[in-house]
Amino acid sequence: MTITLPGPTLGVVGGGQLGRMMGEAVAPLGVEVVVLDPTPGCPASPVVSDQIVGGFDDADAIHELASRVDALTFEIELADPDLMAEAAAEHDVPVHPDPDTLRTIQDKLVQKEALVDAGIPVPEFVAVATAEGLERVVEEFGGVMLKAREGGYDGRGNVPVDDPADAADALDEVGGNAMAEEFLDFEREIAVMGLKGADGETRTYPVTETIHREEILRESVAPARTDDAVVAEAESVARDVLDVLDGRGVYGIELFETRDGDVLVNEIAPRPHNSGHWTIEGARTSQFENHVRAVLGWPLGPTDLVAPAVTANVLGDTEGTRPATMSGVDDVLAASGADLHWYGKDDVRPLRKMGHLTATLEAGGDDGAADWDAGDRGAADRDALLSRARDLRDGLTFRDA
Ligand code: AIR
Repeated sequence: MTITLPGPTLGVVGGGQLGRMMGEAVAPLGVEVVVLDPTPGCPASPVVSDQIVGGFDDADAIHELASRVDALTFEIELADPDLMAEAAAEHDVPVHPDPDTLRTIQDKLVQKEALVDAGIPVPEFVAVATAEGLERVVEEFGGVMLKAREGGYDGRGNVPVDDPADAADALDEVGGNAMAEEFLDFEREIAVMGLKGADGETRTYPVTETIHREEILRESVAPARTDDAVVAEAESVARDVLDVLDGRGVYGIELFETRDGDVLVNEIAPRPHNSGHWTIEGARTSQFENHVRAVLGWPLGPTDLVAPAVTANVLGDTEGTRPATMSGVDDVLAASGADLHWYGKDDVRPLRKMGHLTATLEAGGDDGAADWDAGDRGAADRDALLSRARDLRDGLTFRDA
């Protein structure tokens, strides 16, 4: 392939923070981005060339997008795989990852079955469709995570159930068609951002530790504070997962590290993922740039660590929905080695992802970073980095001053 600049135009279904960060990442490469999103002035719109306003199931809008771009991708699982495949074929543009992969991943039960078929370790799970069925499963497993089979993200659609008496309410909450997973008493959650490029090339980013509360990611620590054997196992499982998936791009692979040091797959996202936001500052090439490079069939950028990094998510801390104004920004801007990312959402809602900040351990910083050696897996530096990221993040608020 001979690449010339200015580069191609990429169409992205979805224009939230992930589309925004894709646009930010690839402007220097001369790639233009057009997004399709139902919200006029969506988060990506100020940083990309254009937005088509339309729903993810709007066939005309998806055809218009495909007619205007050289390649198609998506940044949200609510994208419609059939429409994308059809529009891409009609306008003769590639679409990555493969819409079939999206279809498999969209249904969490089908996703888990595909992993089992490939011999990849996952927690025990069963399909549940009735309250009686769920009661039996809760009794048998002694507590489960109930998950909507489709449509849930950022904690929506996941309900822990440990009392059979709560089965009916829980099933109502996730909308009926669900799966239940054994409640794992894990040591920690970790994630690997994996990359599939042209000619079957695969790469992985350093294993990341992810810290969740109420099913929502709060912080990510890279590299993960775990031992080398677990890191090796996580990388090996991630490579097995990549083999099962079709199509180029970045995949977020969420994992559990059990108390015995085993690694099980929790969930896969066929797109850049919140647990890889640290790669913007902490890796040689960000997940967003590499996703676009992969989708375009361009050479992939190196995924090596530049510096240990901790990302802390800024979530909506208001009681209800209201226009978003965030305060406490001055302290974050004044801090060295901390980078703020604002997602550009007009409204704040409780626990909505509004932005993030990443604290990196940089050589010559005032936090002992001069001693960091990329080969050192010692956790103390990352403990300090995590506290620093949390402190800075906790100073940000959407509540009235
Ligand atoms: N997203 C997609 N899947 C999971 C997440 N977090 C990102 C995408 C999407 C945006 O969240 O960037 O467009 C939607 O965010 P919200 O807050 O409007 O629901």
